[in-house]
Amino acid sequence: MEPALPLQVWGGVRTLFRLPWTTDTTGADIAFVGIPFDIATTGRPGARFGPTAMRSVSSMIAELAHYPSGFQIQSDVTAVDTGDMIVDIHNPMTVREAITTHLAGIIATGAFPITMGGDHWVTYPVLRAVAAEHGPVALVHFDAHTDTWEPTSDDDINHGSMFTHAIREGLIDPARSIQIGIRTQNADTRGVRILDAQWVRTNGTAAVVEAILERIGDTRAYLTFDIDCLDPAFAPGTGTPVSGGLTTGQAIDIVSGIGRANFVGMDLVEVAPIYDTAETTALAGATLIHEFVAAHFGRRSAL
Ligand SMILES: [Mn+2]
Repeated sequence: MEPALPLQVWGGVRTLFRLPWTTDTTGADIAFVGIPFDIATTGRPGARFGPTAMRSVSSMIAELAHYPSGFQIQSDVTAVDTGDMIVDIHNPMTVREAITTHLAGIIATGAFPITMGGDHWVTYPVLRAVAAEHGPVALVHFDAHTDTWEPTSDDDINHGSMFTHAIREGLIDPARSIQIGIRTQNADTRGVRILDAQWVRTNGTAAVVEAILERIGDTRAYLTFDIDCLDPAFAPGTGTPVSGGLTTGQAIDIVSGIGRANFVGMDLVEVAPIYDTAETTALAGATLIHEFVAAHFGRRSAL
């Protein structure tokens, strides 16, 4: 028998986790989609390159099964990489509707949407598609920033105000929502519970998991992870870094600990590889996506 050709983790076409690349999500359990849009950034741009960076580094993650569960993303679940959707940055006022329409098409096929940003504003039009299907969701929001500052207009394209829009539109239920890792000042929490970065350090990740699960209960939930929730030591490649954040290990413990909840979608945003070193940030981002999938779909299939 001929020996199998060795898998070159450094070579070949870099889809996310070496998954099949197709825009047809019919029959898929999970559809990954990149949204390479970053003009809502208030600080350093560059998150449009985030999906590409996470795909590239994810080939190393895909070489082995998930640790410690043994979950195999390529065979234990049907997942596809749909590539990067088209965003017409030269006509930015078209982008919000384009993202919502694109995600609605994916959700209509029954696939669980996992979006790679792009800056964090892309979560807002994604939530419009998610809420149209599921009603107001409990937002589980990892970030250094609340992103609930006051909008400057009804249509502002700003990665610091979109969750105010989402609350006012009824896309998310603030009474069931929670933010983790916050360390920037915003007088108005909009009714969302905050476990700031200091709370995480003081109480530990097991208490964070317990608090999140208590807050969201059985409500349909959406997980949004801004990579700047992590400390710049662990995620330097991002647009608006803030010192004093979580470690990658803390984030893995929390995301894997809450994965069994009733989530209906997830995104990971704000990876900007231009400012990254040694692919640290992209690796953290792709790893957190992998951890979520293993926790959510691995445990479900084991039941
Ligand atoms: Mn942020």
